[in-house]
Amino acid sequence: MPPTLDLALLRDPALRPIGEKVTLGQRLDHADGLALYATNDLLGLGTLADFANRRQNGDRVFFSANQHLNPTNVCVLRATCTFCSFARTPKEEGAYTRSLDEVYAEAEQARGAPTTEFHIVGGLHPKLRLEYYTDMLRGLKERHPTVHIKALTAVEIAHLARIEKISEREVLAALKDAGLTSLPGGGAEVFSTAVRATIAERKLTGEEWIRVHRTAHQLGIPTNCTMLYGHVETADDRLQHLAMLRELQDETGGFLTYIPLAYHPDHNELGEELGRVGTATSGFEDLKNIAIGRLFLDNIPHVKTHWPMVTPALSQIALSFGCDDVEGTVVFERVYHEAGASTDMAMSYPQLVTLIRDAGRRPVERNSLYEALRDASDDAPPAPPAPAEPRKRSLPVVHAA
Ligand code: V47
Repeated sequence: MPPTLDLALLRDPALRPIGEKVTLGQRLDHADGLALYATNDLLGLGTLADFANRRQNGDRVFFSANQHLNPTNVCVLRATCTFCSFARTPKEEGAYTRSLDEVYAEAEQARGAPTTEFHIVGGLHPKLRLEYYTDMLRGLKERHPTVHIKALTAVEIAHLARIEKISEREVLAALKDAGLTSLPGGGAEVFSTAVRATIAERKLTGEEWIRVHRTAHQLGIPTNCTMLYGHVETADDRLQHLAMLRELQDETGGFLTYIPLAYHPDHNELGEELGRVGTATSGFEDLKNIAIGRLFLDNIPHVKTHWPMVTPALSQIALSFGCDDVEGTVVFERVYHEAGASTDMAMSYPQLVTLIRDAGRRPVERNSLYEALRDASDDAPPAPPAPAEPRKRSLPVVHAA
């Protein structure tokens, strides 16, 4: 049965005309977006986004069995991307660069596991050449032929093009030839020039990020997109960012999913400058950004919640706020954990299924291309944790009076 929208549920009168547009399937404009960001009627906003999502995706929620690999944390932008806690200079404590054999050894965890995707991102290493990555992709494909590879952000693609003195198109074509399936959505941050000047001064511009994704789409490489919120950006900046994503999607149709990323302020310069260490975004902000992403990006099929960043509990609630895609098993998340995330670094397949099913939705495993692999609705629940050593309880001694 198609979902219905009861406009009487919207407590904030400013949401009603937007609700009418959403019901009619009309595109929201900048002023609508500002009204959505300004509202405190979170449940009204969620009602709108849930309606828009159910109309597109029904009660299905996608998840994937994936494994994150981060071949290096050495990054030439270490000093200027002040929001990042992951990057290191080559000589800094904790800096690492994996050999291909080390990458393959880590990827061995996929053997015997249900893994269908390697998600590979890292720093902009000053010396690693394109060949390191094409060899890595070929080596991984040889060892795990059925696993899709989602690898390298637009920023890494542009960096490799610069190092090799070739075009971004040539870098993408070489990676595709070596086995690349899709690009992750990282590195977008917020496209506004003023915001970038403050948090990511030397990173490629918003227009350049869009250009790399456009080129990927033209080559038949689908991509994801993100927005990093909760630092110095305004609602206006966020909406301009979303408008640029929507415009490219109108042109190419190459985006698969949108992932709003919540800024984590620990162990990075920006967090200290803002006096925010230990204070990540609020649940209210996280749900708002999920819902507005779903409503504004009417042409992007999926909206994903990254549970390591906002917690599994909030990700579960996000499924009623417009979200139909949950980040996968992950094994193991590093970018947010360097920035203070206190969630687990991986989630088991049965736990993911349970998270979705307990929210009243239908868990469907997908691959990197969003093709449904299996409906997990009837899977057995996760095995209970092994019983802890029985603790000796000493009962209080009651003395007779
Ligand atoms: O680009 C870095 C962000 C991104 C911090 O495509 C931070 O499926 C918060 O893009 N606080 C990388 N965020 C992660 C990413 C991603 C994650 C999951 C799925 C997909 C996908 C993509 O992480 C970076 C940056 O925007 N980031 N540092 C921080 N301190």
